[in-house]
Order: sequence, then structure tokens, then C-alpha cells
Amino acid sequence: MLSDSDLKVVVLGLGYIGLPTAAVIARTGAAVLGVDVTPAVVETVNSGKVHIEEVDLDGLVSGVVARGSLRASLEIEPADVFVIAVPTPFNADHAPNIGYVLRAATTIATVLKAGDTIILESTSPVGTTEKVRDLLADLRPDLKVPGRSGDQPDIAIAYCPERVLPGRILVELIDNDRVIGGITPRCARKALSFYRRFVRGACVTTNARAAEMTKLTENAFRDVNIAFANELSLIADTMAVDVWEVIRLANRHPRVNILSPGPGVGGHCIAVDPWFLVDADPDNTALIRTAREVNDGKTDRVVEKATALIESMPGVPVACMGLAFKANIDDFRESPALKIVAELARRFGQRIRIVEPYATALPTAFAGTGARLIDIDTAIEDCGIMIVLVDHDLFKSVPAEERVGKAVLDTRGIWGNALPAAAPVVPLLRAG
Ligand code: SAJ
Repeated sequence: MLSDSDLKVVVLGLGYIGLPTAAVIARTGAAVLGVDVTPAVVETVNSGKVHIEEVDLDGLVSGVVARGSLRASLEIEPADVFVIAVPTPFNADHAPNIGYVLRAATTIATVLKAGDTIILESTSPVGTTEKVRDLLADLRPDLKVPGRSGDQPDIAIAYCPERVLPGRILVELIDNDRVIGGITPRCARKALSFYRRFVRGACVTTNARAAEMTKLTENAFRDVNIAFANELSLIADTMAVDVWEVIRLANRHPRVNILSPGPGVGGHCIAVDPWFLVDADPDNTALIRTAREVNDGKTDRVVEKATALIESMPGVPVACMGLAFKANIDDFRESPALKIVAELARRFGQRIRIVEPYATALPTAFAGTGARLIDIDTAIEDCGIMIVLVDHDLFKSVPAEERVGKAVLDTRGIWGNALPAAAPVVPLLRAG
């Protein structure tokens, strides 16, 4: 095995996963080149800065860039290990788009040599790693690729999904177990020796197809379970029961662990990945598809409920609490909160005020609507209606006394039970 300082690694894609991964590998002493198609990203990283917010990432990147272990470039260079961490979005019909992965493989083919290892980390439909293998075989007929001839292959190809949680990426990159799926067992072993350099969690080997499906399964599992909680919130509303109370009580059963209802599911992972399974096998994915529909439908229900509340109190200013896709992060991608508030801003214009401690300006979705960003104190003073869409710690810290007399629609259950028994009766609407 190459010593850490001799190992050359190229990470393709310097996004939410690629940049932290490149920095963590660089910290081991390997020479890491991050390749990205966006010049601004390359410039930012080369100046030791970061273009994404993630806990402790700025310090790590500035350190490894200053030491010379991490560089960024628009151009690929030869290396020993290539890690692909590019996006895999889906098209309008929910079919996955692996174009970026295949483009990354095409780029790698230009510098590939015998002895190299290629690892795909992007969330991908089952069979993508084999497609990468087939593409490399076509582009580089001089190299023996794994699984395509009886001879000892010249290169190793494996799939190893990232499974880190935004906000905890640097911790989870090291501590989480990794599933490493090789095109052949030998490929898996080569990739395993790479991950052992920086992963403290267990590294478990399997084949590429199983590893690809494992990643999709993890996020579909979570989506289905959140959908169950969201469906319960609708039923509880019909029954005039507090869903948070029911979940708390049900979860006292030793084998029940219900997740939390909310305004829908956001982010780039859980709301996307289940569709990869549905697309691959539409006949056998009724549950997974329905979960997606329940979670998306919940967002529409919150819009309708908020609209009814706002219309019932003409002229009263409305505080929409949060735009992020989940608590305590500045990530607004695929955020149900943002979708809901943008629609309310279209409907109610300048009555809509937005409190988002992680935003310095409103996203473009609000241009021309008259909605504006305010701080939490102004919201408490000025707004008679409060709609909670994100469970930021800042919002949780607002005590019941400061909400007395306000109409609250709490989709996250952070305030639902906080009113003291003696509080005046106010229209308190539950999630649903
Ligand atoms: N949510 C709920 N109720 C819950 C839990 C979450 O409504 O009880 C919502 C959140 O508010 C958010 C969305 O679901 O809108 C997703 O948030 P999350 O924290 O569950 O997950 P992500 O998208 O930040 O990260 C997930 C993780 N996957 C799993 O937990 C199975 C992470 O480990 C993956 O690495 C990541 O997807 C990914 O990149 O695939």
C-alpha cells in the first residue's frame, strides 16, 4: 500500500459531499485534487475558503489548503484513487439523471492507468457502477476492466455511498459505517483499503448493486416512516387529537418509534432517492410511491390550512417561522417551508413577514411579493399570526408568555403543548 503522503486522490465534484470528503482525505496526508466544473468553486477552495456552510469545514479546508494537501482545479490529473461525488438529480418524470456521473467517468478515462481505483459515491440507481465500468471499457480498450474478462483486471471499480447528515458531515464521514460494493470482491477490497485510511466506523464489503440499493433503501425507509407520521397528523386533526401527544405516548411502547410530522420532506436526498426505486420497479413500489405522495401532499395541506387561518384574521400581520429544509441549517434546497411561504407570499403579499435566522436576504422566490425578512423580536411584537415551519432552536426558545394572544399554526410541534393551563383561549391550530 502507498504511504499516505504518496497517495494521490482526485475527488470529482466539490459540493456538499465532495468538498468535506476531499478535505478529510487531505488531512490524512494524501495529495488531493478536487475537480469541479465551476470556476468560482475552484477559486474559492484554492484560496482556502469554502462555498458551502458546514460545521468546522472552513477551518479544515483552510488548514489542508495551506499545507498544500488539497488543491482544486477545473482540469483532472492522474491519480491512484478517483472519487466521484457529483449530483444525480431526477428529470421531470422522476427518472434519475446519471449524466453527471457518466461525464465524470469520461473525464477520468483521459488519465486512467493500470493500478487505479475508481469509487462512485453519488446516490445512484442500481446498475450505475456497472454502466461506469462499461463506459470506461469502451473509452479505454487498452485496460482490462473488472468483470468483463477472466484475466486479472488492471483497475478496480466500486460503489460506496455517502450517508452523512448535513450539519454533522465531518463527524459522520469518520464515524459512520461504510458499505463498499465492488464490481468484484477484489475491487471491494481495494476500495476498502482506501476508506480504512480515514473511516473509524466499520467498513463492510458487498457487491456494487447491493451497495447501490442499500443507499436508496436507507432514504426510502426514512421517507416512508416520515410519511406515516405525516398521515397520523392528518388523522389526528380529523379526530381533534394532539398528534404530538399521541406519538409521545405510542413511542413509550418498546417496539414503536414514530418519527415527527412536519410540513413535508425537504433536502436533496430523502425526497429524491425513493423515486429511483419507483422508477426502476414501478409495479412493486406502491408503498414507497405513496409515501412520497403523502409527504408532498402534506406541504399542500399546510398551505391550505395557513390560508384559512390568515383569511380568518383580515389585516393581521403573519410571521412565517423558517425557510430551511430542517432545523439549524442554512440549506433551503427543496425546502417545504420555502415552498409554503413563497405560496403564502403570492397569496397575501406584504402581510407575510419571514423569520429565518440563517438568511441575510430573502431568496429570489420572494421578489416582488412584498414579503419581508424580520427578526424574531419584531415578529413577536408585530405579528398576530405565527406559522412555525422549521424547528430551529431559536424558535423553540420563545416561551409561552411571548406567544399569548397569537394564533399559531405549528407544523413542527415545538409550541403545541407549551401554553400554560391558565393562558387565554387562542385559536391554536395543530399540524395537518
Ligand atoms: N423530517 C421530518 N420528520 C422527521 C425527520 C425528518 O419531517 O422525523 C424532514 C426534515 O425536516 C427534512 C427531511 O425530512 O425536511 C430530511 O431531513 P433528515 O434530517 O431526515 O435527512 P437529510 O436529508 O438531511 O439527510 C438524509 C440522511 N439519511 C437518513 O437519515 C436515512 C443522511 O444520512 C443521508 O446521508 C442524506 O439523506 C443523503 O445524502 O442521502
